[in-house]
Amino acid sequence: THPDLSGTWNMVSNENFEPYMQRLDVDFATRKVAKLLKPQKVIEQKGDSFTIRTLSSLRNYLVEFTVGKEFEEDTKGLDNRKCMSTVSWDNDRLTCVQKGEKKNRGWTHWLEGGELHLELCCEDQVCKQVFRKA
Ligand code: ECB
Repeated sequence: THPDLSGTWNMVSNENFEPYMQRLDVDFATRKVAKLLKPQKVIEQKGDSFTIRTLSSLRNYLVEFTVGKEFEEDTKGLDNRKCMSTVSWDNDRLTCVQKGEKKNRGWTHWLEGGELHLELCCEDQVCKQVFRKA
């Protein structure tokens, strides 16, 4: 049985977000504003079906998927690319591989000490975010 990531989570830390955005070719002005945000994650997990909302004052981002089923992801409002994404459980970690123009792109979520952790990677950059239950 896998961990339940469901809930509303508030960001408490965000390391290396700007270099990660730079790898995604996000423009300077957007990066300056985006790095000040403290987004909320709202996760609905029902078996292998997930809805993840990332909410902020600047933009919202929605992704829906089933574990193990590849889907076309449109990162609209983020870097505006299309990826072929697949999410899997790697033991207790929920891991997404985002195949597309950018190498080594993806993310991993896990629970640790009651907090929700997220690593986002693109090429050689890793952004580390931590969220606490709202
Ligand atoms: C939506 C809140 C952040 C808005 C930032 C606006 C512009 C920055 C543009 C690109 C930066 C790339 C990613 C933003 C970081 C977080 C948004 C969601 C990242 C993500 O893929 O989360 C996964 C895992 O929780 C679910 O989509």
